[in-house]
This record gives sequence, structure tokens and C-alpha cells, in this order.
Amino acid sequence: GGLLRPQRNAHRELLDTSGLWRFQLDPREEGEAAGWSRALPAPRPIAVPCSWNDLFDDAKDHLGLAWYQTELWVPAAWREGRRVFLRVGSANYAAKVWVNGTLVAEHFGGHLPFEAEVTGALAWDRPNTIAIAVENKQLLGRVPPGPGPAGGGVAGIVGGYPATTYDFFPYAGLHRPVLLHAVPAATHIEDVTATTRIEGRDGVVDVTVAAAGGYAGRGRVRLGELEADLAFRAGTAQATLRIPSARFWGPRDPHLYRLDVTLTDGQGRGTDSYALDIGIRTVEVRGDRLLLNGEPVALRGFGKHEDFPLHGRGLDLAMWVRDYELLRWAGANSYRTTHYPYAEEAMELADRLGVLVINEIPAVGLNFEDPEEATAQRLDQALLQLRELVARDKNHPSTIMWCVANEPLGGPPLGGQPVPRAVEAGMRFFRRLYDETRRLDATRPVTLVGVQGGVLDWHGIFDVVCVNRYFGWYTQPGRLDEAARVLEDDLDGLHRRFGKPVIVTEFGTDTLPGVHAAPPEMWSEEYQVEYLRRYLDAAARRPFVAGMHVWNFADFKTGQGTARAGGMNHKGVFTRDRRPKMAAHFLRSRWAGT
Ligand code: E9O
Repeated sequence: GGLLRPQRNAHRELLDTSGLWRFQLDPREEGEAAGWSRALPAPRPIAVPCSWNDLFDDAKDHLGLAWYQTELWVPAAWREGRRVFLRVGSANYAAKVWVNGTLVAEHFGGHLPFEAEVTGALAWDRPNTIAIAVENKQLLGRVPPGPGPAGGGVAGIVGGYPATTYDFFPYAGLHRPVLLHAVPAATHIEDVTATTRIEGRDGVVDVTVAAAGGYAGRGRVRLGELEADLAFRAGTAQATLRIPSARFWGPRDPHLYRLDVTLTDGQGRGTDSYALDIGIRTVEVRGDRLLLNGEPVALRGFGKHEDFPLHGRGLDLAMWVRDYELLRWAGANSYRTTHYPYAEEAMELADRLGVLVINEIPAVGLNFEDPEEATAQRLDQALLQLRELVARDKNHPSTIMWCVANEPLGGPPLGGQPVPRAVEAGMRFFRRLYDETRRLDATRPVTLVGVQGGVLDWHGIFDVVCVNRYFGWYTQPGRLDEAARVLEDDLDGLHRRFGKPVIVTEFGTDTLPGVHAAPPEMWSEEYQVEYLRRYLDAAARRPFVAGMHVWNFADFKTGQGTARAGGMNHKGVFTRDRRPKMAAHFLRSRWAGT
């Protein structure tokens, strides 16, 4: 099946369990044997969705197992002619789900939804107990991996407690809503895939619909005045709609068309339906240019995080609405979902507001010097994450590119020599990920984000060369003019070697708000501005540079370490509570022209 976001309509029901749940840490991992899936012995209240870390002192650095539990009545109307599914939006990292003591689902990997049918496990004469055990160990074979013998990723440079292979804080818990949803039992729409093309001034939409149980009946798709019949065979049907003089989706005009899919009975009456907002647009790489609707496009924006005090990585709609407002304020048109998929609501907002998203799986901190066995396990995890991400986000016009990894290493970090065996292992790994992504979705470019001083060969596999560069911070500290020259040579070298569009997906400096220095010194607001200015100038002179993403949109929480004052990465142009540093005003003047 697909991973359609549940919705409520004449045929479908939805129940959001968000609110106060019960919570208990299980450091000795005794809960499963002791029947905690039915009742927790010593629970305390917790908010769902939310990370557990900022709520209780003893949960702050907890990377082990913890239990969530709630009770709820399922509406009696769902009893007849319905199939009921339970959908977990994001449980970081591993999760097991029980309904009334029956195990219904197990899932690995945070940030992506999973669901299980629970129809047979439900009670109708009493409240149902839902229990979810979540565990966030940093293990070698996971994605992101735990620290290995090779020392992990960039976290190897910045150190930190708890130990991770990345610098953002290892927040854990039920990060997105847990939903119950009901669909018609006879058959229902399991998946819809809409891809779009542009032919002259027309927009062409190819729609593929999957319906449960090998459905062989009929249906229809409607888009405004346009309508097409669906004739299902073995559970799938296709239709093509052509919109004359269409409005093409993009940052200037993020126009969405409503696509209605309906299954129909013998009399043409609807038996199930699903609605999707789609944008008609194309993304392609031609030579060294990135094209949106056939025109070169330059991405202006940031790497981000889902990160906010108290909520951690828990869904925070207020944060999202504010962040999109600040993106607009700064004149940005784009961001990358560093370093994991963001909430579905965030993707929906990007569609509506015309923001171009590089959509990344949680593959950060990979080191191909780690044992082969770990790499093999990571490949399976990454492939699963790719399938889930593409299934979830394939219909979002805002997703313009998939990214399969951030800053993989093929040797020691900080300028160490690549290790040939590790480079080879990475080649095989990324070839697989590239091919699989293209197989899942042939309509979007695929990229890999490389680290400064990292393995260049891997970029050759991908459509766009994305690089993170910190000349003037991690190297050439305090020497901005020298750093700018190194950057320019580096960009030209990448262009000569690959002849593809280049995006600088990270560049930035840690900056403490209120620290000033003339002439600019590291950690001061002036230094951040002058550093960014040089990078943007270098890009502006190079038409093959298809995007500049500042690291980071806002300061964000990290583990504890000598390079992270106050437990934060301070490279934000906004503070963690979204106050602008000087750099935010500078970007606004560059990007929004104000
Ligand atoms: C990943 C991001 O999550 N990139 C890091 C960011 C940072 O601020 C982190 O927050 O540390 C930068 C990695 C830079 C490595 C530079 C190595 C230079 C070697 C020659």
C-alpha cells in the first residue's frame, strides 16, 4: 500500500489521539515481559506529540526504551463496514505498538510514518489501550548510525555527550500525532500518485490509483472541470488529464489544483474518495543548470531543524507557521530537510507557500570505514527510509529533489586521506540508493551532500553536486578573504570535474547574538555577515551554482561538548527563539531587496 495522509470525508473517518498520554522509562527493558503493554506500573503524564528529553530531568539523555500508553473509545459507527488503521507519524527510533495487549506493529527509523490495521484488535464495549514502546539507542547498524570504531561523522570533530555521529541533539519519543483512521471495508483507495508534465502551455497530469483487495471496479478522477474514468485491473488504474493554459506551480505562483479521486459502484455512486492538492511543475537538470518549469532556478535558503525548546523535535505547528513567515521575510525560496524528513504539515505548507524543498532521508553520520556488516544493515535501513519518504512525499510539488545522505565519510574527518576500500564501499552503497530513488520516482533529481574534504568520486553518481563548505570557519579561521579564494577555486574545480549544477548546501559560522567586533572576528555578528557576503558574492558570479543554503536557519540544540556553547550550534541567522541576528537582516537585504 501507500502512505497516504489520512483524511476525513464522506467515506473516511479520522481520530487524532494527541494530548496527554502516560509515560514510563524502561531502562532495564523489563516492560514487555511484565505486561506494560496493558498497563504501566508507575506512569507519569506526558504530551504527545513531543520529545521526552526536555520534559523530565531523568529523561534528558535517555537513549534507551520508554513506554507511552493511552486509552480511548473508538466510535461505535466504525464497527460496521470499516477497516481501522493506526498510524504513527514518527517514533524515534525503534517502535513497537500494542492494541489491547496485541502487538500490531514494529518499525525502525524515526521521522517517517508507519501504520498497521487494527480492526481485529479493537474492543467496542470499553476503552482501547494503545501502548507504544519507543527506543532511541545509537547503534552501529542504524541510520543515522551510532558512533563506530571509525569515530562517526562530523560529531567526531565536535565531540559531545550523548555520543552521536551528528551534532544535533538526539531527541526521542513520539514526535508526531498518532492517528486512528477508518476506511470502507469493501475496498478503499490505498495510494494515489500524480506526476505532472508541461507541454507548451498545457499541464498534463498522470494519475495512478491503487485500491485494496485487487479491486476490479470503476472510479473517476476530477480536476476542476476535467474528469476521467478509472477502470481498475488487479487493484490499479490510470488516467491522464490535460489542463489547457495551466498555471504552473512555483515560488512566484504556488498554484495548487484540487484532484479528487473516487471509487464508484455499479450505479456510479461513490464508495470511497481521496482528495489531493497538486502543483503542476517540472524539475530537471540540463547540463550545469537546474530547471524549474524549464527555467533556470537558484535556491536561496537554509538548512533547518525541527527543534524548539521543550518540544524538542515534536510537531510544533506554531513554529512551522512562524518559520515560513521568516523564510518569506528573509526573501528565501528554499530549504533542505536537514537531516531527516520533516512533518507532513511542513511539506503541505511548502506546497501552499511555494517553497522549494530538498527532501533528505536521515542518512547522516555514515562512515564507510565502519565494519562491512554495519554498512550492509545501514543500506537496508536507508532503502526502507527512501521508500517510505518517496511514498509519503511524492505528490508534493514543493519537493524538488531527493537527498540520500549528508556528509558521508570515506576516511577520517578533518582533511584525512580517503581510504580506497571505504570509497569503493560508498560507491556501491550510493549507486544502490541512487538507482532505487530513480526507480521509485523518475521525476525528480537525486543528490548527495558532501562534506568539505570528503570523497568527491561519489558526487559523480548524482544529478546535482551538493557540498557543505566551511572555509573561514572550520578551516581558514578568521581569514575571510583567503577563505573566499579557496571557496572560488573549489567551486570552479567541482564545475570542471562534474559539469553539473552545484549547490552549497551548508556554509556558516557560529555567532553569539550581541557579540560585535570591528574588524570582524569569529563568533561576532559582523563575522557571520562578512562570511555570508563573500559566499553569496562567489555564487553570484557562477551561473552553475544553483543554490545557496546557509547553515543554519536558527540556532539549535546539540549534545554537550567543547565546541557547542550552551549546548547549541550557534550557526543560526535567527536565535533558537527566532530573533534575527545581523545576518538575518543582511540576507533580507540581499534576497528580498529591502
Ligand atoms: C553537518 C551539520 O549538521 N555539517 C556540519 C555542521 C556544523 O556546524 C553540522 O551542524 O558543524 C559541518 C561539518 C564541517 C566539517 C568541516 C571539515 C573541514 C575538513 C577539512
